[in-house]
Amino acid sequence: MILIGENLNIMSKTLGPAMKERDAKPIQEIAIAQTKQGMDYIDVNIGPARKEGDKFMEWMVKTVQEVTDKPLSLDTTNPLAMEAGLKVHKGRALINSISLARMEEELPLVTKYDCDFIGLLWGREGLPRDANERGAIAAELLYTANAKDIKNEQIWFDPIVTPAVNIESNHVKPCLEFMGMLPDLAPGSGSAVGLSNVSNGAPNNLRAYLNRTYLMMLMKYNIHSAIVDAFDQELIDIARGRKPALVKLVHRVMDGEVVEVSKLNTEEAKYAKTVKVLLGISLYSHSWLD
Ligand code: THG
Repeated sequence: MILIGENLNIMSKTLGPAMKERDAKPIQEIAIAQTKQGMDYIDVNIGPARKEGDKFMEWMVKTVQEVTDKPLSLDTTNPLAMEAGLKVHKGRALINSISLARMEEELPLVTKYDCDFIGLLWGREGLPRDANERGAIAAELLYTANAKDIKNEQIWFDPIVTPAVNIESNHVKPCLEFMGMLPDLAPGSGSAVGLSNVSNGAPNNLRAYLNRTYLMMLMKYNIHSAIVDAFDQELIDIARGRKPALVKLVHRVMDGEVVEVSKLNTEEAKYAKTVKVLLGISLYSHSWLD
């Protein structure tokens, strides 16, 4: 699995200000630390960057690539900032992301700079409601990209993970269902998720359980890449195949097997409970692990 470190983020309480003030040191420290954690890519999230986004992204790419050999995932909705980053990026960057609304403008960048891109399944009417709507958006992105000689392998489809604490509209299942449809829909293509989205709004000490459990659930569908917290060592161990028994347990619960909680250890029981919460079998509450 390809791991993309999420920690260089304009939303971060400490790094956001450093990014805005062009304070290189803390940014480079986080880039180095994420590299040491074994991240394959480092996400550089500058947000919409409406004001001088091009200069901002150019500075970020240069600043980060000064201290790491890892390729970067350029995370912005500003097409000018995207191209400015691609222009100075050494090696093969990842465009994060292209959606239907910006594809005519941004797909040419994929060809011009020979890179891969995350195809964000955001529809013309906003967030898709189910797996089929995701499929329809994916088909349109794929068709348009293929017509521009972009190969399936260059597209990493992102079903858009939303917070599990939002009981009104939980997209955990439709995202999984879409992942199951993807090999037929776009053979050879990749996939990507912003994993930490799933735990947004949950208490800090419990977020990792939601993130790790959802990753194991996505692994059932051979998830190709994930944007993750580079400092969650347990999560990295899971992604790197070092927790096969735990992953197997999660998949058994997903298959509806009756798992005797009394036969599980404390950690295993937590993950088994979290699967049920994510699937909506148990109702979410901030104390679901108790
Ligand atoms: N898909 C794609 N790109 C994405 C996302 C996605 N990029 C952004 C986001 N979603 C993935 N990255 C993050 C980064 C941080 C957090 C969540 C997702 C996060 N941070 C903590 C918080 O906000 O509470 C801590 C912030 C801090 O350091 O202060 O949750 O879905 N293609």
